[in-house]
Amino acid sequence: SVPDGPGASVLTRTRTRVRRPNMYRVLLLNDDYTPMEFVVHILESFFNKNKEEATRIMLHVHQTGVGECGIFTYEVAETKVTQVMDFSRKHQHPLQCVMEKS
Ligand code: TYC
Repeated sequence: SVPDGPGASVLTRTRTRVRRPNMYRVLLLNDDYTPMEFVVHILESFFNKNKEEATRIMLHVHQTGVGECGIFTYEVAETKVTQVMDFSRKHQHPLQCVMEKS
């Protein structure tokens, strides 16, 4: 039997609340110097785009000034921006990658 009355243990169930995380767009910005093939390589290696999709995004950035690489939670977006900026810097390209709340 289950203990009852004074001294009985009390079990409570706390409802598990589910919350949507804030999401962040990661964007590439155009510049006059970064080679097109380098930008395509960035999109393939850091954003898992195939060559066709990477080329489409790169050309969109080239023609309009800005384009979306993906939408991520804060920490993932921050990591992508850092990876792209470090890699571009290492190869001495001025490519800029930024994030904005979605
Ligand atoms: N505008 C660059 C060129 O003509 C190509 C480029 C595309 C650079 C996208 C940056 O995010 C970028 N070589």
